[in-house]
Amino acid sequence: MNQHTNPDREARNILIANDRGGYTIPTEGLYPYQWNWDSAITALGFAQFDLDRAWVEIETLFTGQWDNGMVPHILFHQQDEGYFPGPDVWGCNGPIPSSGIIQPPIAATMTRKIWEQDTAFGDARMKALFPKLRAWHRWIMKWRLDEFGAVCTTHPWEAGRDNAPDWDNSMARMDASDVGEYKRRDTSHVNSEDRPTKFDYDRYIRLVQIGRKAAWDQQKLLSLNPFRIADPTMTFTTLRAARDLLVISEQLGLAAEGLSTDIEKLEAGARSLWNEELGSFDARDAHTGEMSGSVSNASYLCWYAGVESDKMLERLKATLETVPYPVPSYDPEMPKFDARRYWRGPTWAFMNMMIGFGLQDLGHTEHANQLRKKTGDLISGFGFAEYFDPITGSPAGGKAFSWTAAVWLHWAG
Ligand code: 2M8
Repeated sequence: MNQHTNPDREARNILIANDRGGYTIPTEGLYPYQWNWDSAITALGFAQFDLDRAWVEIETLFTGQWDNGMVPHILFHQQDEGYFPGPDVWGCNGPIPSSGIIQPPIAATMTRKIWEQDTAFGDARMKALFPKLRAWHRWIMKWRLDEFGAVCTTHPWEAGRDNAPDWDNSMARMDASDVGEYKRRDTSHVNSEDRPTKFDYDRYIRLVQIGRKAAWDQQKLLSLNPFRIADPTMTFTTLRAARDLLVISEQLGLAAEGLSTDIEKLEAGARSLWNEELGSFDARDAHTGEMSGSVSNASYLCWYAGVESDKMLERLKATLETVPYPVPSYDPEMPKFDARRYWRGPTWAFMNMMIGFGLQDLGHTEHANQLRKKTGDLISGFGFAEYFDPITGSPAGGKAFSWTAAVWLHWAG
């Protein structure tokens, strides 16, 4: 452990160094573009010392919004050979070169927090952004719901938890034998033992090829895409976004037709992800109906979505007591747990913050504080890494990472 003597300054400097003029990259080298949910978290960090810059981060993200309302998961503002797959592989036609999938829609929620902080200019900027946030939400409600009202991810990158064990069975059923040759770049920046495997990457790229061939036509992809999983990340974040959009619309006197109905649908969808046998919120393959049997850190986003669960609270208590650096992205008691390999075990500070927001909102203040303190100790002790080993705390992945810096500034520090 290496105590960081002035983490506030370090965190601010990371955001400033990763700023590319209107948008922030997650980390130098590994991720040289604007990522959707990274930006929403990063904006909260900027809000602690530069409110205008916080708004700009979100406003830039929405300059990449497609005509149909979709907000891509990556905006390729300029070409960079250090990342694969780049814009030429995705083949999209939005206003800014981009990927063809989304990420968990947390922008509405984080923008609400910035708006509440900005008493001087917040209303005007929120009024300008609201129709865009609303249009993205409409797109998700139109294309991503399953028959129960849960929200589906159509690519492992869409839920943001790339190689989570949640997808293993669905990925194993996929044929990627004709993916062709390609060259990964991620493993030239960080340790390949900590990254998704080739088996997974072949399928990530195959899914991009399928989407591109369908010209990202969502109607066609409903039947063509072999990967469609109702998942706690997408479902809980969309439900929370709908609640926040409703509050914003009420306070600013903006039209909100449909949002209350959306909330009802999404609440039913969220409840449908409860796996009684497992005793946790879980993912469900929308093609087969099979539950994945995974307790992940996304399972604990229930409170973030305003969904109460005594059983999840019991589970969280046990995790806080037994795992040295919680919340692990996969339950250490389960056989597939891997303390280093990306979304199959490690702890992610920004997920902790979102879990903490939910706990706090639903009155579980003691647990929220405990989690905040543990996350703060993790960052001040081990630095601003992309993610951490939940057993030893050791840092992994990219260094000087924007969302870890933002979590420190907004919540954990
Ligand atoms: C990771 O995902 C990207 C693809 O989107 C990758 O591995 O290439 C995930 O951790 C994702 O959640 C995150 O937004 C992104 C950038 O930090 O990296």
